[in-house]
Amino acid sequence: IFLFSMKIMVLEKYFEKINFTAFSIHSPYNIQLNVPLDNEFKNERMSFGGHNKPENCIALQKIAIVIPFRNRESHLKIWLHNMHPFLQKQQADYGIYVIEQHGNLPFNRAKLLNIGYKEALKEYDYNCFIFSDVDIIPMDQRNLYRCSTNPKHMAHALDKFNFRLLYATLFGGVVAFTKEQFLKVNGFSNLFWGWGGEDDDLYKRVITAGMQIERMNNIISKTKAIPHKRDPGNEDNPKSTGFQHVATRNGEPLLEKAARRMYTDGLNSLNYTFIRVMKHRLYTKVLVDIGKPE
Ligand code: BGN
Repeated sequence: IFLFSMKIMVLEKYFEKINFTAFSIHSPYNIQLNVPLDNEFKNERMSFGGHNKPENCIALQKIAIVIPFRNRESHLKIWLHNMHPFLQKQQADYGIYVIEQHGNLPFNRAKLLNIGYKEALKEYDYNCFIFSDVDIIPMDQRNLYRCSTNPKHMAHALDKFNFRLLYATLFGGVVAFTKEQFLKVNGFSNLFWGWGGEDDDLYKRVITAGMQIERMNNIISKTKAIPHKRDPGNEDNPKSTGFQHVATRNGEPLLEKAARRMYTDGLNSLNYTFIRVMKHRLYTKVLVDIGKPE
């Protein structure tokens, strides 16, 4: 038994070695947080607007990464600096869309993400959408930024929560939907202004549409959330009884009626004014006027 277990140990060591040397995709990922302001990731093949596709193959998925945005230039720099090499090592065919909310009204993350979906489709035949906050960066190169057979939650093992899932139905930070999956839930609700709840609403839509959510294991999914204070203009949603911060409309808590509202509030009721699109080297920024809370 002793000799046998010694053999197993030697074999394990051997496999560990192969894993970490032969396939660079298995190596743990070092996130750089100190990015000089003028440092831009250089890849001559990359096209303007933050698009890239693999050189020697045709990727199955065409991925639009959509980031809701306002006043977070320093985070965006870090995100881009780390994520372009990350996505390119994963042989992704992708484009980066930063959707910026014009003005000082409360932030509406979910509506910006719906807009990103529509604006990205005007440019390319995307079939996978990864909706990501600007301050969340995966720590393991094996965390494939791809869509799956069900909507995928990709920010469940955050360093700031000790890499643990906060609650079973958490669906915030980063989620991945195929085009079909996103259409099936009619996108996000447009009615959540200020911080919180819009991701819980999306979770309810997914379940109501008869889908499940998927999560990869906690090790592969380890993720860094860049620490920061809450932004001005992103205060909690109006408070109502029972919950700490749940958006209400005419006194009615939105989250409770998520399932009933989903087919009338979302992509099919989306209304905004396009201001301009700016093609930067590492991303496409779309500035929009999203109106005001009803
Ligand atoms: C929850 C928020 C989510 C947020 C997570 C993690 C709400 C609705 C009231 C229950 N939900 O409390 O939006 O992603 O915390 O921070 O605010």
